[in-house]
Amino acid sequence: MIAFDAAHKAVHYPADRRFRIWIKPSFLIVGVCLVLVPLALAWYQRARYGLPYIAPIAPVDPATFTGVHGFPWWLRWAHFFNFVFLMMLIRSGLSILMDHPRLYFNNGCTPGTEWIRFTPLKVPTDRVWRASEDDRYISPLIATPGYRHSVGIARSWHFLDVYGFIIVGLMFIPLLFFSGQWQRLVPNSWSVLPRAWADFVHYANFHLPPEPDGFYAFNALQQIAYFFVVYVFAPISIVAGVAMSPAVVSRFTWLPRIFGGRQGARSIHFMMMLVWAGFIIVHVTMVALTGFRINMNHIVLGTDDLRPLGMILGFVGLGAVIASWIAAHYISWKAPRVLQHAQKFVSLPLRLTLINRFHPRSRYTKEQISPYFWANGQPPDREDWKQLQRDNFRDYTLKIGGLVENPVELSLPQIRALTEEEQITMHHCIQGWSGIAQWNGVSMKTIIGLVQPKPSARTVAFFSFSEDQYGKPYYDTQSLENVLKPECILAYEMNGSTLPSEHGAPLRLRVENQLGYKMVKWIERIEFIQSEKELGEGEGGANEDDEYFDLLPNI
Ligand SMILES: Nc1nc2c(c(=O)[nH]1)N[C@H]1C(S)=C(S)[C@@H](COP(=O)(O)O)O[C@H]1N2
Ligand SMILES: [Mo]
Repeated sequence: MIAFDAAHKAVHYPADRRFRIWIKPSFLIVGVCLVLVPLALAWYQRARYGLPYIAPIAPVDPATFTGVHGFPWWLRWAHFFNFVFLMMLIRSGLSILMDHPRLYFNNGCTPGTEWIRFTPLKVPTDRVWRASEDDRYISPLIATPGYRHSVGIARSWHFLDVYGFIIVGLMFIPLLFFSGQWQRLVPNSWSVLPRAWADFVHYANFHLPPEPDGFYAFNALQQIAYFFVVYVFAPISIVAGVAMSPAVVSRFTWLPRIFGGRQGARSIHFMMMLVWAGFIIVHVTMVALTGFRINMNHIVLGTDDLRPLGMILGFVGLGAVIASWIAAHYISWKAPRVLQHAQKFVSLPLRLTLINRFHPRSRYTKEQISPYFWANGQPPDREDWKQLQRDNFRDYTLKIGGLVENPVELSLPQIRALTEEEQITMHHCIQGWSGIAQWNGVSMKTIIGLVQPKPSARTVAFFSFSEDQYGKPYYDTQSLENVLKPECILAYEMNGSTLPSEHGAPLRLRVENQLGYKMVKWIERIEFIQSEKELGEGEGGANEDDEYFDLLPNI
């Protein structure tokens, strides 16, 4: 249960809950044109030539109709579950979005280069503006769980739902194929385009064209819309989501380029959400306008008649879905640990068997280094660190101990004397921002060769001089397996200069197949242990303990 004491209130329900949407004028103009130009053409066509002729549709005789028709039970259930999952994906996605309420098409997320932002705040230029100060409040009426900085919990819902969405898709596509139902969604001739346009001209002029009975055939525009939903929007949404995964992107740097970069993928993931939301609104409106009762019987009961039962059950279903949002809200705030563990139960094995296997091999050039790199987390407030900083970390030593044969204490010159690694990688923060930088340091593999972990050491814990936002010491853990992968280093240089204070001086972790919060900054000591369960709340790190973040955020 999340107690709303002063510290939590300051994070989740701050005094400043203003919300504002700003869109870059060029994007606004393009967006408005995308809507207005087709409408204007349709209005012009009607004014000039009248409504296009659409032949009346002869009623179907069910006894003699031989084509694929109707709505089999699996299709009706898939339709219902897709609605459940999609709505929750949208709601949790909005919560995730508000953790970094800016969207870009450049990898470095330079403030001022957003094409849209959902915050009234401009990033100040006279001081370090931490990414964690930038997140915004969103009402739980429209997002799950809503409030501010609930990204960990929101991600639990987002992933649980996307697994549901994908499972439905994996069953739906073969069933469509084997039942022949795919023929109802895939146009079989290009003549569908002029016919769809004719339908559109009617709708745009607030006129209903002659409608086929959806039990036997869809009108052309409807068929194209359904085709896009199943075969275009769903795959794009999923692939754009995957193109935000650090484990995937650090291995296949080309993937996000399909979307114009890592932030392009994030922007397109968001635009797809708009498309889904737009589709749902238009679809429901058309269902209501073109014979609500019969349409509801089609999709709820699979019958083609005028009984009220489909409509009644439809409303019951809708009520159940809304009740599930309310339940999700209470689960989020009253039992976040249960939710976190439920998501981990499914996600951790999946990640371990799939994307955590990839070995990072980032391929970026110096020219691709981001001109701006967001900073996150509160710098240490501890006097000993401040003293070290004043002395340029002359007296700093890194203590490495725990379950090792050879505990060491290394000064910075000693660390620099070890084999140096250099890598240009992309950082992915859980909040959504990213940045490309060059990092120099010593690999954890080298460190491990030096300290010789005992066989019982399975986990590596990194302790920081700093605190998290609830005043607890910041720490995080890694599996031994993951720190042995390429590009896992203790960095002492960023972009060719000594690591700046806000980015973790004198030493910070880089582990490129995971999200940013795993990369402890201002490292004080490292300990080899058996399991992350020995530390803190046992979840694997300060954020895992207090923010319900993932133990293994490969995505
Ligand atoms: N000690 C400490 N390390 C930390 C954090 C923090 O709050 N404290 N924030 C993490 C998060 S959420 C991110 S995204 C990265 C940000 O690194 P950067 O400031 O160099 O961009 O640091 C990580 N390491
Ligand atoms: Mo982060």
